[in-house]
Amino acid sequence: MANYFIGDLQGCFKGLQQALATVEFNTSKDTLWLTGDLIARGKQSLETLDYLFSHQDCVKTVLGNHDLHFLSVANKLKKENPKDLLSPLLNSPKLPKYIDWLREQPLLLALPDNSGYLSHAGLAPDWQVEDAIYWSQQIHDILFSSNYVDFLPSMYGKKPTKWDNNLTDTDKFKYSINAFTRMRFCTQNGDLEFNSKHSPNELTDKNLLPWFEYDKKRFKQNKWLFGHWASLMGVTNNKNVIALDTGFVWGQYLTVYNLDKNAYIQIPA
Ligand SMILES: [Mn+2]
Repeated sequence: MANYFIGDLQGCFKGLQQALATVEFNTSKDTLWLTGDLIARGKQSLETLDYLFSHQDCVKTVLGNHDLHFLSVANKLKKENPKDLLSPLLNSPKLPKYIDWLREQPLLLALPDNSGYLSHAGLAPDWQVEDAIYWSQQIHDILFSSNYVDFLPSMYGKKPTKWDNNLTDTDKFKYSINAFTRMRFCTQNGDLEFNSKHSPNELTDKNLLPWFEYDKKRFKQNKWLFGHWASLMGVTNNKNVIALDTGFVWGQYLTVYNLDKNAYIQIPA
């Protein structure tokens, strides 16, 4: 009955297989939790979804920016980026069922022991956990609806960068998706910033801080597990803020976190 959390797979099916073999994952007893960005950039996005779809009873995942963008590409709203290596998946007869499975997945999951939450990027600067729960549900309802394709174009763009209860619904959705799936740094004032991808150690702009350094008391009672930010290499300097994307697709390693034992396992690429 173990719960294993794995960072961004990005189509690295061999890495996933290696990780599951290493922990002797039991599909009838254990649960695999994923930080999103299941596909794109790695060579085996189709094989990854084949596995996750056929084992969906023991798989829980949030959506990442690559997964959401894939919905746009699959619906021909955006052009395929050759770097994403998604052609086998896009040309597969299984595409419609994988689109539907992906859009059923949430942006936020509560941890099984109620110790906190999991999202792809993080918790928006001026939000409390309750706000994240509310907006993840709103977006989930839209993605799950039959006219979800109409919504997809509105999720692109960096603005608004700051939450405000007076924003239009469209802007609230865009901000929410950016916070859940794309955010890394924000300003001291709580504006989302999307230009920097490096680690906080390499930061030259003293006005920026990682989202999890903003209003840190939010993570005193709640753990936050996330992916998306490979250059952190798992370092947040906060035991309750757990970064699981350790750049497997870029030749680093896959991190497997055993929640029940609070133990980490590294699978080198
Ligand atoms: Mn990502």
